[in-house]
Amino acid sequence: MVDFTLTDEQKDLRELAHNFAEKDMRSVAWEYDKDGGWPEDVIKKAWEVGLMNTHIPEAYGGPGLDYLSGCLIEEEMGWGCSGIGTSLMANGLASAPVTIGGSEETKKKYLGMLCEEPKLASFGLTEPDAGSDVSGMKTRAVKQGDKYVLNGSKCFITNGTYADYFTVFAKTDPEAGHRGISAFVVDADADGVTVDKKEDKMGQRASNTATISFNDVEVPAENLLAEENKGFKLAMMTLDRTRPGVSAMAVGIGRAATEYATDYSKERVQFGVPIAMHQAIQFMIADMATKVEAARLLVWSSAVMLDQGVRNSKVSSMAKRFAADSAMEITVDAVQVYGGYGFIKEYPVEKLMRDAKIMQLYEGTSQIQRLVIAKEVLLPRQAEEPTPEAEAKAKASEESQSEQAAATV
Ligand code: COS
Repeated sequence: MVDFTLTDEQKDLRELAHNFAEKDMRSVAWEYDKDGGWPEDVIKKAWEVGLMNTHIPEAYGGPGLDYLSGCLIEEEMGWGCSGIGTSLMANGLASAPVTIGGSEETKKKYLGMLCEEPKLASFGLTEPDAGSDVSGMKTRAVKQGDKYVLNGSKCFITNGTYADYFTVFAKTDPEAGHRGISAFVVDADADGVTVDKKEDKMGQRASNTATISFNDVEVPAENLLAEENKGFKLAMMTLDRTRPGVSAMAVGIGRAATEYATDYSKERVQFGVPIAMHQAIQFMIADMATKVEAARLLVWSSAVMLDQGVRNSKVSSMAKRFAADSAMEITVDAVQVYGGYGFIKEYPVEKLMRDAKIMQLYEGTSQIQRLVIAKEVLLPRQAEEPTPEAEAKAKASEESQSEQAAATV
């Protein structure tokens, strides 16, 4: 049976996130957009009310929320302000490789850190010459005794200027292509880590985006995530888990634009009637609303698969591709519904149109999503080992069974 009913807890979370988005994000979103400032106060408040680090397991101090609940929150963040939302959610991207591949000690230290205080972490995969082509990265990690020495540069790093640590991907075997990449946790205050540049962006201007350089940075060997040379797979597994949330944020942008355009179409009078009376506008609004609903279904489906312990690469990329492209199309149409006013900063939809553009670019362009989808359709990869989520579920059920057995005895 397919059941889209949310639990009471999920409804409460969504309400909490919506109220936060309305009161704490929308009230300042356009100011931060104008000056590209850093929304530190909003981030602190979001951390305090429990809207950050939602997937960090309870064992390390987080709420251990399911992926669907995370998506409900992220849709509201996108509705409130996707720029601030991106900064709020970046810890999820940076901490996923730690959750999947970190040792017990590493998880306690680096996941725990994010839950104890409103600290930030950044994900360092992209390089100036290696965006979509992850295997083309040049950052190098060389093992020397009980440490690795890192050299290289990472760009487009969300929250890079303010991060307390980075999860960094680097070549450990430069001849081995994607099989020669490893992942590390690097403390931001380690010698040789520098923040080179904060980008001045078209949209999502409240999120910080920086270039980070690593010059002879010494990283303790225990900060290696997963096994050496397994970093590419770790990056892909991370993106499978974060693309549903990013896609949910795109749904939030599209929903906001649809609502603004709908309200405006009822107020704006042309040819003697509100423009909502004209079929040309009605059809645009019908398509906008349909895209929001369809994108949300893909998002939920990609998240529920993860919650059920099923590999979701194809559906995750479908959700990202469709939700991002839809957000772009919807916001362009929202500007069209507003007519000339839509092009003016005084009205809300031009920000949404600029914000939507990055959804088709970050966490894999729409073209990369199509590559993943096509590969999964044409050459479906067999489900390999169980997902980490399935393993965790199996372990929890084993533990509860043995507890029950002990109680019976
Ligand atoms: N989960 C686990 N393993 C995966 C995986 C996934 N989702 N996707 C791929 N792999 C594994 C494959 O099984 C294969 O393993 P083997 O080495 O054992 O053969 C390996 O990774 C290579 O996979 P594949 O051949 O599919 O990789 P390609 O080089 O053809 O394609 C793309 C890789 C282009 C899809 C990848 O580089 C990518 O996603 N790029 C975009 C990166 C991105 O999103 N950047 C944005 C920055 S993050 S903000």
